[in-house]
Amino acid sequence: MAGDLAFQIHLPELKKQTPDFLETIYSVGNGHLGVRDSNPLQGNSDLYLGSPGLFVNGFYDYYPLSYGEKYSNYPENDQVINRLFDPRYLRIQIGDSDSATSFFDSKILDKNLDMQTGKLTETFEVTTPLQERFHLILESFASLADKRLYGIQYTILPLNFTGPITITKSHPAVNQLSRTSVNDVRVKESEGLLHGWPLKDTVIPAMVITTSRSQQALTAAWKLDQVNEDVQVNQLSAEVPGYQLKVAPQKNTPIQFSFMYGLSAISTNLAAADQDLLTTVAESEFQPELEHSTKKWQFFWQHSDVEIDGDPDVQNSLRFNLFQLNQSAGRDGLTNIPAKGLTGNGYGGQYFWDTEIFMLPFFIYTQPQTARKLLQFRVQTMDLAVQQARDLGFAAGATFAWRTINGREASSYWPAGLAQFHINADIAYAVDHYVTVTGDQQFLRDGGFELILQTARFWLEYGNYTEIEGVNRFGINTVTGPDEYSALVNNNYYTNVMAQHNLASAVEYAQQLQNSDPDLLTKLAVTPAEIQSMTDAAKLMILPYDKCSEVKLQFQGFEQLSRLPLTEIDKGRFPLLLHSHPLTLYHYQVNKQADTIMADILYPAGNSLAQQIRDYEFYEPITTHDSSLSRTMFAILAARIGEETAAYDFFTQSVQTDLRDLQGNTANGVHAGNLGGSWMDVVYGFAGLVNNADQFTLNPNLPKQWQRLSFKLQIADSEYQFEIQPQQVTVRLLSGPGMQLVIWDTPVILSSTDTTKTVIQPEV
Ligand code: IFM
Repeated sequence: MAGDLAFQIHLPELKKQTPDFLETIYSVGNGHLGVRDSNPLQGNSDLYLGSPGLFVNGFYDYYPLSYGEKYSNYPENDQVINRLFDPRYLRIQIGDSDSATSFFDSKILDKNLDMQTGKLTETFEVTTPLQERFHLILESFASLADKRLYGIQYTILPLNFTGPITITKSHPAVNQLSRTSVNDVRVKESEGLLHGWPLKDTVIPAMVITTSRSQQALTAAWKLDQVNEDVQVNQLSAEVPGYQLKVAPQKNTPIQFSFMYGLSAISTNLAAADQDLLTTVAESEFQPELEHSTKKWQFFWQHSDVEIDGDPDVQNSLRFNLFQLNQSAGRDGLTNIPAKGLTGNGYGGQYFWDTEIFMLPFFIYTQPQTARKLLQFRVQTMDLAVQQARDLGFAAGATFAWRTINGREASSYWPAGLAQFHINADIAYAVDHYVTVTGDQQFLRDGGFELILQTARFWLEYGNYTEIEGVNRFGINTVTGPDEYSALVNNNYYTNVMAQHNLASAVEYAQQLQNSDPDLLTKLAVTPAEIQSMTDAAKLMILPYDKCSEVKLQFQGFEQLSRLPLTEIDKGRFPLLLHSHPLTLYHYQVNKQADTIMADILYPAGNSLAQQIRDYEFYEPITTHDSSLSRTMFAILAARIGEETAAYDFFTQSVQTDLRDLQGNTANGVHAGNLGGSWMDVVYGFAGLVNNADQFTLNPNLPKQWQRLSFKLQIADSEYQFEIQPQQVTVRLLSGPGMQLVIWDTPVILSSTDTTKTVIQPEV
């Protein structure tokens, strides 16, 4: 095992873990492709209890939906990411033993994922049915330098035999067959309908893979890179692309060979191969590519690492989360981050609000160029969002798909899907947040303002005025908020706060653009009357509040529901969604996940501490945290209100959700939203970062377990390093001109001539 221990994922007791859990945890990816960590010899066997496969971000197929009663404008199709062939797969024949037709017993001796290089190293001890024994060592990585490339190196060490071995490296099936759980609505059982046609007359084995229903294509190729001299190498037939290697190793003498794989960008040309990919793969080599990729990982950690002194487990888990986030983020402006990253096909490989609210903060503050690309994905699906609003009967504005890969709505259960209109305000929030933090005004002109404007227009269409206690108020009815144990409610607090800010930021940016780019306003047909309507709606927005208990109400009427006695429910009945009819849950005051409190977290201004405490104390006992997006939000609020023990408990559960399989379904892929949420816990929660009206403030409150917390943030053109110790913060300006920050109410001004300041926490 190489490298700094705190950067290694080296799980103990591998034998006790299920294969599909290990496949997720040790998957490698780069935002374009992700490879699950399958057993390389058993992956194609019926006896293997894993779900191997390769995912290419955005490479999906339609899957026709069937409804008992299909109403107008229901989506015709679901979208599901394709599970492609497993590039780790290898066939080995030793004498009469053949891994393709008989079961080679493969014991995992060791697995280590080095997060500084992105390299996964594994050792298996393999025994054939005829008792030949050998060690199989794999080293693999997905290149961060050229996202089309994946490299894998095999070493075989015969332990008790000498003699000929035949190794075959081919992928006769283009889609990987795998087991899927049948009783979990969160898992897609459907698979894409794929075809593969082998390419003839190419220097290296290659094929084009096409999807039947979505009509996408990509080119896949692989090349034998480096091999011992005494190995005899043949290419297989034109019909079955691949290699066959024959070698007669001595006992205890290793043989080594590596392959470079390439998966092209997605194309709509089903008839042509990507020639550039073929050339790139043919020229690529394992070791130099690994070195290029390692440099990119170094860059990532240089800007995004978080150091924690005092809890090594948490330190390691947080790094794992950031590593997996970076492995999952699409960076081509055409793709996004699936809810399970590129580590599994849970939720069909679709994108949700998880990106904008839970994952983008990390990228905005530490890798802003990736944040911009992720937002561009929404820009390029804008036309479909406009169309969706028209299909629903609204004359103006845009409403984005609740879950999607290609921009079209893919939710068949619309009460907990399409009706989550808050996604529109979440996207607008993310654009505003990105522009405020990075200062990238150009993004407003590159589609960002249009996102804010069209979503604001949707609220004007979907909401309506009503008189309450003699005052005309703007309300938004028949929506589903973030909490999925209630649906189709009136005036969901979170939705309304987010919509209010969506409207207000449309007004604010329109006023700015009036001076800087009036043509854009003309192009988008923005009128003074429309701006006035948005101003009014934002000002008059209904925000339900229970005057008796003085808490913010999740929605109008929430106070009238009875409570579900959560402590009396058998633990085996959680998550409730897998055991109860949705209506049973909608009937009660019970929350699947954080809802109202998220408004306090994202827009804390104007909320007294007492109000936040009351909200926390009301919602915490009725929340099951059946969604992995929940604890991470409760951790932030608990930290901000001084509930130190609860904050740390929520945070440790959030940060270790996948490594400890706390939701019980990491086998289907990591919980990508929660990965980003755990970064928010540290930076928004324990460091107390708040961005309010262009003012960045920190109110740190370190967990008592920690002696030191250090991280970097990029704000505008400057990068800062924060070193937080109990009662003390040192901030360093690493690059850029610097600006004023506020730490514990103390204004701190840094500049190129005054780069370091230390602030001591004032006595309370
Ligand atoms: O977006 C989430 C939703 O909030 C809860 N159910 C799962 C989705 C995907 O993570």
